Amino acid sequence: PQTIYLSDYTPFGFVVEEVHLTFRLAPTSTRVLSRIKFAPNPDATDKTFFLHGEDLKLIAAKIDGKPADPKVTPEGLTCPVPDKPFVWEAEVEISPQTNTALEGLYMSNGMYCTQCEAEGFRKITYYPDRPDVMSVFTVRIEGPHPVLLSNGNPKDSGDGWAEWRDPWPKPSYLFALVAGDLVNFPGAFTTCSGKDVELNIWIRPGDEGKCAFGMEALKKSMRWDEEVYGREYDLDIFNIVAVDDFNMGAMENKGLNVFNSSAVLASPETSTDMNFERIEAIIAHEYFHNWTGNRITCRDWFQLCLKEGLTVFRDSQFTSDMRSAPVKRISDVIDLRGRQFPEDQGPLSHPVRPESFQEINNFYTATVYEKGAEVIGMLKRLVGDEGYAEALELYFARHDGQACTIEDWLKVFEDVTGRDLTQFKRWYSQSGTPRLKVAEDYSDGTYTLTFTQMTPPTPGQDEKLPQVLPIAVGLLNPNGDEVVKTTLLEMTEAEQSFEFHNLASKPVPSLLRGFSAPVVLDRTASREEQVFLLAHDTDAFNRWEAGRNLARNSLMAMVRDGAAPDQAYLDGLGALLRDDDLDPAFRALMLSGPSQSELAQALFEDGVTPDPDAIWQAKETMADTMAATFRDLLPKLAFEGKVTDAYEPNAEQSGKRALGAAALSLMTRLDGGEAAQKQFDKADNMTLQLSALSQLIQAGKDAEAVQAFHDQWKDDRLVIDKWFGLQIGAAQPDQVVDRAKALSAHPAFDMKNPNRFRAVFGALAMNHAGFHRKDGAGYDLLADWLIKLDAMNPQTTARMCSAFQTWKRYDTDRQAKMKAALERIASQPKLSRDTTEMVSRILG
Ligand code: B3K
Ligand code: ZN
Repeated sequence: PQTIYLSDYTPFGFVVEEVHLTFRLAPTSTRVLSRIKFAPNPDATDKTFFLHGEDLKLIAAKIDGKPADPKVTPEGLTCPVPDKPFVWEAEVEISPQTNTALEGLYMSNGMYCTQCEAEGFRKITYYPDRPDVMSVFTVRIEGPHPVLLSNGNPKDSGDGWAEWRDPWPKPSYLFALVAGDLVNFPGAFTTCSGKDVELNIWIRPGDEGKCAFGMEALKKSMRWDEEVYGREYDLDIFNIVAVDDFNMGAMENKGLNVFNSSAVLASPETSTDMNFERIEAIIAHEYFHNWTGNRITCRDWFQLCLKEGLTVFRDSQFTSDMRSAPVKRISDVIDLRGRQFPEDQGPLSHPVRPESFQEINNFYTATVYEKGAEVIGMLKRLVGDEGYAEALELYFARHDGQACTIEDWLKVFEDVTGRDLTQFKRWYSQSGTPRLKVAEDYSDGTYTLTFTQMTPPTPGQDEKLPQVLPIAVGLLNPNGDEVVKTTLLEMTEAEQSFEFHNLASKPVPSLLRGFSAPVVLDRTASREEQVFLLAHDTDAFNRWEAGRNLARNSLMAMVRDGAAPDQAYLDGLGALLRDDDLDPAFRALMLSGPSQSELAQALFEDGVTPDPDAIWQAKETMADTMAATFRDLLPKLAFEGKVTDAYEPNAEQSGKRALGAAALSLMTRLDGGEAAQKQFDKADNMTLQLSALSQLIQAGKDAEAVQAFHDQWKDDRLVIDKWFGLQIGAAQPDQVVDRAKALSAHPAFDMKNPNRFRAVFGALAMNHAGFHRKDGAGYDLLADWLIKLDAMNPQTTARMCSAFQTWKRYDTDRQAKMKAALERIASQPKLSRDTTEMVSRILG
């Protein structure tokens, strides 16, 4: 496969002034007619008229009304064209019904739907399918479906046809079309300047009861973007469509967002608190793209973080405002460490702005998204809230309607603040997680912190330069008083010292508050100090972090030396759990220790080969010990976790339920599942039902409950996805592979549906000890299915290959087995470009 480089960017030789598309829908023979006005691009030197096009049957092509003479290849076509503005017309035939890749125009349960980002539009018609080519679109859809939707505002419609016009110039990746037998859940919004906007969530009949929450989330997002970023919506209508077969969460097509039904449909009976929170965040994310992504888009796909990092940052600000800011920050850091750190510290490591790719879909990663958002968080911390607000104002004013780069983005910050961001820019070009070491010194009232930063080599980058690290620090007196409030230290050197004066005694430092930079803090703080911070830190994040460090260190000692669980940790945790003034959600987070995968990585970095079984055993022992230690406290926590009011998926109630679930999980270790069974039997919402089921599965008391759950929910796809996933995800390690095998043979298993495939095989890969079963059966099973899936859906296959990215952590025997599985995938004839690239990068 061909490698594309950032450094090779050249503008397209033509500008597109107008696009007219007509779709004559038919499952296996849809006709797409295009009429496109091109004009020579004065800014371009290369005047080759190349249009992307894949899997298209060209029926006819014309230039200015006369037959054209295109040369067609599997990637597209070239054609001689006049040296002045001209009209290109083409008619192509495509087959949505047989499109299982779910990219381009495809069908899902009888409905037509598109996914064009990143390069799917070229499967719809011949076009310069690159984000820097922007145009206005007029779309006519013909088909026997009651609902025919495209981007922009409705223009006209009649029996069996509809026309849409999008007045905002956009790149082809934001094009969308939906047609089907759908019904709408309506809503309305009046913008800050008084314009009325029609809102709709389009669904299959029967799902009307699952739209109210999404609609409210949409309205809240629209208001928030006006209030916080000054961004007003810019069309007469905003449509959201729920589709069952979708490769990711959702897509921000202009005025017509398409959502995986799991990312928009929700009801208390069928969705958990976590589902609701995720839906609220995704709706916000896609809506926020209207400005950060759509009005201002990316020049090329290397700039993906320009829209994704920023939009993730914006959606996390939104969630912090709607819910609890500390809880959101802690959850985001758990997620970053769980998904982005392994990526950045393994063979798939790449810069936030990658410099080359074979398949761009492989770079919609935690690094581009989540580290991209962290980089913006750091920028905001460095320039301050006002500097950030001014820079964003300038960004929107200066670049509206443009396709931009990271250089454009950083320039607005430089212009507004007068700062030189040359060194800061390394966050976009250097891959890998920086490691930060700390030394401290106290003498004559002066306390000195000396930091050393180092980023280990990553693929293609042996040498690293120092990065700008905003380090938020607070200092506490030994009596627990804060003597230095949160202060931002700006580290720019490889080694750098910072002094604090006039301190009566040696303080205890609270470092990297709020996780002010996405680094690994390499510090062996004493256990006493961590216990102290757990009890006294005023920074909620670092308080949680102290507990997490204690838990991790204790678990590591248990694995490494067979130590017993750390009593000081359990005492500190107990004190916290007893403190009713603390947010239940925060206490629930305190109870969740580091994941098995995180422990594996920590051990590996410590020079210990991680043994998945031993890690699992240590976590079990820790949980059993907690259950015994907190035996008397658990009923109180369970009581605090009870909600007596009618179900609401808000932060307050879900925090309580999270604490209740944490208590239940410890209780199950004492009562063998009695309380869990009771909760399961009475549950009137999915959060309680699912947490109970999860405990019953873990306790091995699940046979009846699993059946009952299935019978109750067999007609609800999204709930049955949970049913598939939980039986594997919550299973004892030795049962995981067998369950995944059995469930993949279940009549309701459908590998063409990405949600269902991920429910089974994502759960397999996520169950650490189960997936890493010593005999390699987990690896083999996953490889078998990835090979099968690749022939249908390369994107989802490639993404799931990352289950193998940590293979070099483990013992030589497991390594050999994982390598063999990867090589077996790689050796398949006709393997997709997506999967080929992923597997070869993982193998290194
Ligand atoms: N922009 C889309 C992701 C497209 C992924 C293409 N493989 C969703 C989002 O980030 O909002
Ligand atoms: Zn996005």
